[in-house]
Amino acid sequence: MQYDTVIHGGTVVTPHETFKADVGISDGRIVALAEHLPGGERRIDAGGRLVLPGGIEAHCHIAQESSSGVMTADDYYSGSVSAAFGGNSCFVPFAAQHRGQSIADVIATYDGRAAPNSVIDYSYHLIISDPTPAVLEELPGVFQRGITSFKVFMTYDLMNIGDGGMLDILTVAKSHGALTMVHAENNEMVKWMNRRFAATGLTAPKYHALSRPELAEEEAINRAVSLAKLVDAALFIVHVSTRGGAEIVRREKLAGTKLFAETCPQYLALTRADLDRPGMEGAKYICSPPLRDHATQEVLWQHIRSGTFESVSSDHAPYRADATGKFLNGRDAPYPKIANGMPGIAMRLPYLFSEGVAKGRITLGDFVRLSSSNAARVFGLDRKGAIAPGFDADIAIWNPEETRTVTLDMQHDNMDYTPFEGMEINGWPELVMNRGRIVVEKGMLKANAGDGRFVARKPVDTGAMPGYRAVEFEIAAQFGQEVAP
Ligand code: DUC
Ligand code: ZN
Ligand code: ZN
Repeated sequence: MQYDTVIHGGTVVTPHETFKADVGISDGRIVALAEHLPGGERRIDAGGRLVLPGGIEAHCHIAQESSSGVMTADDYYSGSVSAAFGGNSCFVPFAAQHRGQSIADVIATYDGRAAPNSVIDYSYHLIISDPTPAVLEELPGVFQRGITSFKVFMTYDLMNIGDGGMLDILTVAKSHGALTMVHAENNEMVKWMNRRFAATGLTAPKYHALSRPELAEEEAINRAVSLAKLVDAALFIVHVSTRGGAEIVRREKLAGTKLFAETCPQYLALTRADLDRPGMEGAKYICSPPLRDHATQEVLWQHIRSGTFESVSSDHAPYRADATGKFLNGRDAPYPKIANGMPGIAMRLPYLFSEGVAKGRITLGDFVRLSSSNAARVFGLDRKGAIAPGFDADIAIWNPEETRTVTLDMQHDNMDYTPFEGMEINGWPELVMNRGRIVVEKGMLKANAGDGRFVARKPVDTGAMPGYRAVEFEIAAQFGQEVAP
């Protein structure tokens, strides 16, 4: 057989095995794995390197306006380039509906932003902030396009859809096999804390972390899970940042609830003390949920190791530390008026590799699961996330021996800071491939704007999760007669 490309001499890693093999690629697909593959129009030497499925970044904000009108600094070109330099072959940013917008308009807008610009394959999760009957009726068309996941918010006045809105969305999602993602923080607790701090003039960035208590996350995760269980719909808790939140996820998974979750590198690398840097430096570390403490970091690592989280995602939300981003409302803006979010799409995988694999906290198989294969399975990217015949040749070749000190210029994004500045990293992605095309090689970008393609996704795979049956829906069993609920 003739191959377009053969990657030879490397160590292939799957979630369950690590073995020496050559990888044969034709027409953008992996077509062979063998101890030795001859030929290939192009031969890539992976001696001493790890050959991994390309990362799939499942939580990032690209060319997205926040509800208060702040545009992210990264568009689909810079965002995808940064993702690729960080070891990703594919990403799934959000297409955000703001109130009053039709879903068709939202998707058309994001198609216009992504298609001409992305250097890697992409899809979207649809953010729904206005679940009117008309909007709910548009959702089946969205599934048909292969957009099979939504995100909803339980916080922020302009985004929070309320418990009833969430039940409506979960119900529609369930009937189409879609997955609902949720930002879980109790809005009223946060607003009450904000009022208390404002009344005494406590508006510096560090109060942001205190205004969003751990209990606000814990309560909202518990409520979100209860809402999803009532209608037995699949739920994905994004950016879990607390011990209490992770414990709820753990407990519910054990019980068989159709539940998935992620955490993010910033909750492992940084603490709320970073918001107390001099001047307004702390604004760079404002994100929601907020950074926590060292004890929580250790607990989150335990949950990563033991399978509570499907993935570690960046939650890349790039707002520059200038008047286009963090300081749109002035250099001395009170914390509630500073954009929430920090960049990290290029650092997610190097950080996870360095702190996880290189430090012995997780195995290489865990790394593959957390960086790629679980996201492919959960979000319905059925040809991605594996080094196996028939899958897209989305591959990252890692040098486990390479060490780097993090700088802003190695992010390749449009940002003016990186919260990971100065950290020592062990292990680096040297080559990133998407459908057989080299995107990044030896620090050079090899792809062009628009080379990435939209990927239509499949319904969520809840595998053998039994789910939950609310007895109240078993009307015949309760009253001996059939009544439509
Ligand atoms: N939630 C996110 O997921 N990202 C950025 C800001 C936010 O609130
Ligand atoms: Zn969020
Ligand atoms: Zn986010």
